[in-house]
Amino acid sequence: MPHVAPASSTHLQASAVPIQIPPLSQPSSVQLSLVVPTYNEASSICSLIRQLCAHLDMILPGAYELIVVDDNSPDYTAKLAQELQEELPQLKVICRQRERGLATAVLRGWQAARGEVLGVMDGDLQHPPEIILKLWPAIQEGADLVVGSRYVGSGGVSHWNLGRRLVSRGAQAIGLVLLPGVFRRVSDPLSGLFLVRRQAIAGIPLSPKGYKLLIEVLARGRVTTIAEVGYIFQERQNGESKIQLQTCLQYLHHLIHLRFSLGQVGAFLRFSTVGLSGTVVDMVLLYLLHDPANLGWDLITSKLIASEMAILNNFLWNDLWTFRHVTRLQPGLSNRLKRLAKFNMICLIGLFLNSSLVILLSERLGIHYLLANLIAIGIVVFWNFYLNSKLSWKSAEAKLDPGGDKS
Ligand SMILES: Nc1nc2c(ncn2[C@@H]2O[C@H](COP(=O)(O)OP(=O)(O)OP(=O)(O)O)[C@@H](O)[C@H]2O)c(=O)[nH]1
Ligand SMILES: [Mg+2]
Repeated sequence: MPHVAPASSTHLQASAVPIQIPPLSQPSSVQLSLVVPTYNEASSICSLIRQLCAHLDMILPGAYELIVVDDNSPDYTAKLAQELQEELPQLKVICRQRERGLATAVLRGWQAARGEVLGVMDGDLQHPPEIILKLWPAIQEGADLVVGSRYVGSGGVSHWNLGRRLVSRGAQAIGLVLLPGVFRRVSDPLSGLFLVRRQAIAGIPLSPKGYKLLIEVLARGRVTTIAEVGYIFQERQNGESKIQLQTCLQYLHHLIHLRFSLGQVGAFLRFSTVGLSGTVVDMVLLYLLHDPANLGWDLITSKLIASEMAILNNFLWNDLWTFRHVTRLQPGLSNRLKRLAKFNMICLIGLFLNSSLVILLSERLGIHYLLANLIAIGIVVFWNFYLNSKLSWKSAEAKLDPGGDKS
């Protein structure tokens, strides 16, 4: 058999990660672009493509594309898929020559996609092709992301032995410990079957390592509404699994990388910088209002006005900068006013806490009042940051169908 020629890939990025999915430059008639990553799936690829097209022709006639992304498989998977292209114009085949890896293959496919909704399904028929008939309606109902899950409703795994079940659950447990905010969002965060709206990930740098693209999408995407649909993960009928020890190590690497890049360290540093700017506002205003050389107002009135202006200053900067990753999910004036009310309340409690700590540390423990003030400020900054990130700038999440598909 002749060697498969690389599919046109001139507009794709080089192998450097992170990878970004572009927004659509012009309106497209393609609603769904479903990517099928393959490596040595010659025995199943044609059957899968035909089944998928038959189902999609029923629900999205003329409005979908299938994109097979193959990594130059020695069993000529890409060639077999390409042979179907004449008969199925909605089929694209991309053959990567120098890259390997499931998640990056999917991203390459999405980069070339024209659909408003992007999806992924395995090429070995372990994801039953007919499940697309249940995934698509969930998107139509408004979900940003719909996940095929082995752990909701009618979902399950077919004949996994105890070892495989333990490995899968163990991997999920490690994820829950390292990234609880990501792993708790869905019942099956390690699923390789999902659809996501392009707008939820367009322009966001994604750096998956290995297999698990969904956790990257959950962690970094603008995903607010999630639906889950149960499915049975089928036994592999042909071909071989590509999971190796290296895949497990890549998974751990991915989790640790996400843990650090999603950490609150950056937000805390921004919060502290904003806090410093607020101190300057407070001091300058107090001087202008209270000093006899200026307005000469009484101390309490001057201090109250100065503090409130500092709180407003801090709120605006935190809303526009420190927590911008949250505020962009909650636009509108009424949301902003709610955040302001919570922030104000937390800062006032912080002020009370600050004063109480200074009195406690200096008068009861005999610490110099300036040092006591410094310690109190340090403690209250953490307190303020923690409460504000949990209450004022809490990321809103709504599940479209928390129980999943019960059919
Ligand atoms: N393009 C590309 N596809 C890959 C690569 N590794 C795996 N795939 C495809 O990704 C899908 C899932 O890979 P599998 O090895 O079947 O992983 P799995 O289904 O979790 O594990 P098994 O149950 O053991 O099959 C299949 O369609 C593979 O052909 C890769 O390096 N490049
Ligand atoms: Mg498989």
